[in-house]
Amino acid sequence: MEKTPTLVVSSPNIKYTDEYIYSDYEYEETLVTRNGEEITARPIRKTLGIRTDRRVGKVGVMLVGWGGNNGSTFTAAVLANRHQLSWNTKNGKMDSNWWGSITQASTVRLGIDEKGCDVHVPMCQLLPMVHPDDLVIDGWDISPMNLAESMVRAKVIDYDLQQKLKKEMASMKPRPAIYDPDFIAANQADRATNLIRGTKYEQYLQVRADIKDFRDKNKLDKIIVLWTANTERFCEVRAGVHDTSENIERALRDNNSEISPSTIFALAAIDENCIYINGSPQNTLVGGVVERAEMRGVFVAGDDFKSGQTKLKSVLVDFLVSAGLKPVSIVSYNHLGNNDGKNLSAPKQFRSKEITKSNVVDDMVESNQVLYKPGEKPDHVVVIKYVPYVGDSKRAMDEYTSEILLHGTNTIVVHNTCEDSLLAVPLILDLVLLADLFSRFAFRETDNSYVRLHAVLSPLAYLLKAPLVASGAPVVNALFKQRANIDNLLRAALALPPNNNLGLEHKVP
Ligand code: NAI
Ligand code: DG6
Repeated sequence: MEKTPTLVVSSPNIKYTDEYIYSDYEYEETLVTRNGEEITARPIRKTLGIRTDRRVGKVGVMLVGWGGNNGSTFTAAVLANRHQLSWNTKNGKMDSNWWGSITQASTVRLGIDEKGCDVHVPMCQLLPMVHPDDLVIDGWDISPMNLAESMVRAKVIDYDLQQKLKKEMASMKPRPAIYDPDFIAANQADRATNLIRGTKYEQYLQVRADIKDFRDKNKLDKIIVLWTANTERFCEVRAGVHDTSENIERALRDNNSEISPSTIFALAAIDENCIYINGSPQNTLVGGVVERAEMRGVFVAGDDFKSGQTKLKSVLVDFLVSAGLKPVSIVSYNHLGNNDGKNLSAPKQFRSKEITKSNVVDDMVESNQVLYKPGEKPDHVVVIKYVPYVGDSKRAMDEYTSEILLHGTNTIVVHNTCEDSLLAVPLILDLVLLADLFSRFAFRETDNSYVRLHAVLSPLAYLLKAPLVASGAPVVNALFKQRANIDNLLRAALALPPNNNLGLEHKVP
């Protein structure tokens, strides 16, 4: 892919130096107060300085679960794009692309031209971002297969492209990983032969050593560790174990059975100053892990990639509720036949996924007190079945029933073929690139010193089913609100106002 030039903003509110972009930004909100029946809305405004570090540096990604369908497909996609590969299929010659990635394949409305027409630019052109071709990839897996073998096992990449990638991917071998049969399904045991042995603390030390090794060998400036390994059962969050950084450290050293492999990876990553992203549903990022991240000045994000069925749900329910229609029943069935589906066929692992898939409409429902009484929610059921034959080609069938005018009903039925890894991999790329960019942002009010974003990177919510937010902050699931949040954050860093969609140029004579 051609490397895109970075955009330049011309404004008295922006200053470019070799190292930073400084933006003077007017943040505007509306403060609402209630006094009995009376509601008062008051515009408020805050002047902020936003600083973006322009030094992208050399960035590495370490995938936990590198040899899985997502891990091998991500690696194949990076290499295919880097080498600009083309391959033959029964439908003709295909070229590499990054479709499905908002940073690479979507645009942001920048403004209007002299004729008042909208001008859009690729998101990756707004601010300095890592180019996907420049990512260095490494990772861990409990399965010993090299990445070429994993790609074949996954059955995701077209055969001809596999042939072109095989040689390079055969040289990539996942590092041994942490296996605890208490956390993933028993049906995964036969692939678990590439293991870090020892106590939980020894495993943590080994993961840290792996990260150091990767950093040193590749002379990396930054490493992002991302969990795309099997879904674990939730750990039982216990006071005195998971609640503080100090307690979790003690529990780790005591080999406490409720410290999950993913939590060990997260702690090791944070202690190595690496951003940690959880692409699966389990509760890796317990209070003590978040506290550790805050103390170390490191970022974390999660949980669970939002790729197909849930992405559509977070659009559809937002549309229904904002149209004044009342969803009363949402039934989401899906079946898939990849190893993720096999793992999720076990009750405890299914339960983790059921939780992240079920809480995704709450904010939309709560936003409309005309339709819903306090605490009222639609019936919402999630079913997942393992059907090996369909492989990675997940089928999702949803029924949305809404009450409409004078208590009539409207039922929408959707059949969605969610090509699991081909939808998830662009999200992995965006999570890495945007997490890196957000880690280079800093904010200040008046002359105070700059502070970075909160350790929990909630602006990544667009990409995640159950967005983790700072304690006490509201969770936003509605997809276009999440997208507007990213766009407007990038615009703010460029001293540009949020897109307001007023278009008054065309409406006022
Ligand atoms: P997969 O089963 O093909 O890959 C997971 C890999 O993790 C396997 O190679 C397995 O050997 C490895 N693994 C298991 N435990 C490990 C550990 N403790 N350390 C290191 N490696 C370990 O699954 P897939 O399809 O790649 O999905 C990965 C994860 O992403 C799953 O948890 C899935 O629920 C989640 N996810 C996937 C989405 C998608 O659309 N593909 C969307 C949302 C989440
Ligand atoms: C079955 O639901 C398997 C899951 O891992 C999903 O494929 C994954 O979570 C994506 O879910 P969604 O709802 O975003 O399509």
